[in-house]
Amino acid sequence: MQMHDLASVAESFFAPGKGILAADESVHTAVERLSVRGIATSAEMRRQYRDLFFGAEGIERYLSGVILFSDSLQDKGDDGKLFPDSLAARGILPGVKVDLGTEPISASSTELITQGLLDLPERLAEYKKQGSVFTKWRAVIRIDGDLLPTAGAIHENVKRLAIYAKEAQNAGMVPILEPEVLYEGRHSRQRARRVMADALSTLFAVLDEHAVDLTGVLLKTAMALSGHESGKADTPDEVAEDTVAVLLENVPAQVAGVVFLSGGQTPDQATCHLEAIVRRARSAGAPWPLTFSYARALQDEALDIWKGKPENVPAAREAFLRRLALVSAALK
Ligand code: 5MM
Repeated sequence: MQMHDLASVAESFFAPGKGILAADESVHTAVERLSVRGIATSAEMRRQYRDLFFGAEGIERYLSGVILFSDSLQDKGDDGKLFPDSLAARGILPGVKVDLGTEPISASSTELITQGLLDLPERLAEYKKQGSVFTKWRAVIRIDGDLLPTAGAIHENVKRLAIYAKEAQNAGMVPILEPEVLYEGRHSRQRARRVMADALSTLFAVLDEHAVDLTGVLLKTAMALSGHESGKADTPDEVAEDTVAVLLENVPAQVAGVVFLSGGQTPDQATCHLEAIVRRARSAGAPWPLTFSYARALQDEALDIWKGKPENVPAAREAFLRRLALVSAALK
C-alpha cells in the first residue's frame, strides 16, 4: 500500500460521529472482564462476548473501526461469518492489536515494557491475510510520585512503538500508537500532563529518527486526569484544557488523527470529557481530527446487563447502542 493510501485509511476513522471500539482484550483481560461478572470464561463464552458487540445491529452508524484481539480474526459470529468479514461488510474497518502485552522492565521494577517485536513482520503479514487493515501497539506508562516513570522506561517504550510503526507501514497497515499514561495512582492532573508531555515529545522525536510517515499514523492517548486514587475530581473543562494543551504542544500537525482511550473512567466521565475536549480543540484550532477508541467505557454497561445469558443479549445490545449514541453525540 502506498503512503497516500495509508493516509486515506487513517482519515476514514474520523467520519462524522464515528469512532473506534477497542475490543482487543487479550485472553487474560477477557477472562478478567467475564469472571468479575460471574460469567464462564471458556473460549466459547469469549466468542459470545465478542459477538455481543460485533453482532449488534446498527453499530455501523457509530463505528468506523474495531480493534480486535488476534484470536478474534479467526472467530465467527452467530451469523456464521468471520468477525473481520462481518465488520467490513458493514463498512467498519477491522484492525488488530499486535503487541504481545507487557512485562516488568527489570526484576525489581514495577515499570512495564511492551513485548512483540521479534516475529512482528511475519505476524503482520498473517493478520493482513486474515482481513486486518490497521494495527495497534500499547505501551504502558505508570506514574508514581516523582519516581516513575523513569526516562529510560519512556525511551525504551517509545523506541519499540517507533519500530512497530515502521513495520506496520511497511506491511501496508495503519499503526495506532498508544503510549497509555495510566489513570491509576495518586498523582495530580498537572503531573499527568507533564508525564504525557515527556512521553509524547520523546515519542515524536524517536518517530522522526525512524522516518515514520506521520500522515499514516494515529495517536491513541489518555486524557490529562488527576490520578484515580488522588481523591480529586477534575471538571470536564479542566480535563479539556490540560489535554488539548499537552497535545497542541507535543503532537505534530501532520499526524493523521488523535483517538482517546477511556482508561478506567466511568462511561459517563469518558463521554463528558470527550465532549469538552472536542469543543476545546475546535476553539483552539487543533490541526488533527479527534475521536474515541474506548474499550471499557463502551462495553461495561452492556456486560453488566448480559451476564452471559442469551435472554439478556437484546437489552445488553440496547445499552451498548445507547452508549455509542452518547459518545458519538459528544463529537459534534
Ligand atoms: C481492551 O484493553 C486493551 C488491551 O489490553 P490488554 O492487552 O491488557 O488485554 C487496551 O489496549 C485498550 O485498547 C486500551 O487500553 C483502551 O481501553 P480502555 O478500556 O482504556 O478504553
